Amino acid sequence: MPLYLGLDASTQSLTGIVLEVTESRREIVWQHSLNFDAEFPRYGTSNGVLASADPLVAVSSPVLWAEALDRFFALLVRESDLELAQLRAVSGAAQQHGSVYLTRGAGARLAKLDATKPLSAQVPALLSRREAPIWMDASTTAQCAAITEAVGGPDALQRLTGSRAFERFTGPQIRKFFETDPDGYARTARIHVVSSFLASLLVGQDAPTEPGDAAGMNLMDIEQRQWAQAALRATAPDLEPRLPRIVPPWTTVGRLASYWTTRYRLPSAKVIAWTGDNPSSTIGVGLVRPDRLAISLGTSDTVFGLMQEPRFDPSGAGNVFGAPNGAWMALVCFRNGALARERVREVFGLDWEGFAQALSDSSPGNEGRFMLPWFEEEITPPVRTRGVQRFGFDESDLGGNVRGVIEAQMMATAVYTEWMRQDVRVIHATGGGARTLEILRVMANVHDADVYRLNVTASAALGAALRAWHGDATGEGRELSWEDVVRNVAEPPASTVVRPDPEAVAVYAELKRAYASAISSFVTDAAGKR
Ligand code: XUL
Repeated sequence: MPLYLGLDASTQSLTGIVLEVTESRREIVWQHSLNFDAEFPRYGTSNGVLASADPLVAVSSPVLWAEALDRFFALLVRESDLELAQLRAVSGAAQQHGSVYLTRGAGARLAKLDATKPLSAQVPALLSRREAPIWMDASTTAQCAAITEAVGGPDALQRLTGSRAFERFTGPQIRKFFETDPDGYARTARIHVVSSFLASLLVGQDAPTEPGDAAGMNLMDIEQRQWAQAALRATAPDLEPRLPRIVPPWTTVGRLASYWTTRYRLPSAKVIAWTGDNPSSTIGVGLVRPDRLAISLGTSDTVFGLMQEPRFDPSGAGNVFGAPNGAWMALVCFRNGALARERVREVFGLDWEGFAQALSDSSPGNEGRFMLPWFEEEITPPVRTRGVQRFGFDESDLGGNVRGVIEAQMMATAVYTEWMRQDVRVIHATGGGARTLEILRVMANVHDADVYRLNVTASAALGAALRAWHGDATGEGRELSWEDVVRNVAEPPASTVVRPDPEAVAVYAELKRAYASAISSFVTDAAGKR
């Protein structure tokens, strides 16, 4: 039976899922995850990040990622018991925005990877920069300002590339590299995002990128899905020849190179363009229609949705990326997610059951009281000074605080995603916070939508396996709709539905207005001022 492999190189680990597909069935037949810190201690990473003297700098090692890829395939062959001759296609996802710098001659070296030597011994010679800046890096504020100004202001940059300038985005990182190490930049022949770098290792040549991950660079014209000349000029000289091509997301970018077919006796399976972890997750959580949203309640809370046309967040905090289906997706990220929920839970000495009980003991709307839960500086809306604001109650009020934090978070996910939505009636909820039913009740009532809970844990890897299948079919001229791709494997079970209660919906319609007007005096403008 045909097998499809999906990989996800996230910040902390490499995860792979093998999917078996038949006419009537699609099933995850093998899954494995390699944690970078635990499995590759010689790199000295902490949560996947290398130590750095500057707290704003966050870098990782492309050699580590390559070694993880090697180890993953070794384990797959040794431990999976699968008939790997049936492996038809591989695709992948990776943490977004990170960049890998290849030196002149790296293309020729990639074509001649030696199957008798591990990748970790061969990748260092490909690099013009030993370390890769990743999305947690916040050291490029000056470059963001310079790029924004050169392109004509924050709105112009947002309309051109789908996002304002963000420190973690690749363009500002490239500009910083050019400014601080011009010789290194001159030696660089190719700048990959993490996803196209790993795809290049698989196909043994420079792989292209696609509009999902390219949009995380502040360099791509979001409407045309081509490099945006004004953004390239604002970033660094002679940049375009250093960037990979942008191809449609279902493109076959090559086949497993002889390194893989010789070293692991794998078939020369197709490699479908890799993308970013967020675009990949849209498929992995079954989000294939624009009238739905996915909300992930994790370390940070994220909301994403598909769009038929690119639309832009007036607050400037949201991002527009290309979507795996060839259209667009919106992503909004809230920094005060699990952390804020846990702070409140811990202050009152509650476990999650006690937290849920406190929620159900208090009433929707919190009797008109509400909280702005900025335990940390916030991304959405942009708030640069942390500080929790309570309206109508104090720190000692258990019900007020528990309900206050959840209602504030859910109102934020509604108010700050209004710009992206087309009358959303269904939400796919995922992440640790989605395990608490009472939280999903608040979500359903604030959004006036049916909420379904997903059981998927590795949604980016699952999305990659499904994209491998879709890319294989498309490449052979077989039509496969996205609804078909996710059916019975990435869809939330119908039994998990939480429906909105009309009375509570009316209460929140009122409270959302009070919340939005209270917030306006705390939000920072694009120049960082209140
Ligand atoms: C998205 C972002 C993160 C990374 C994490 O803009 O920065 O979600 O993709 O892997």
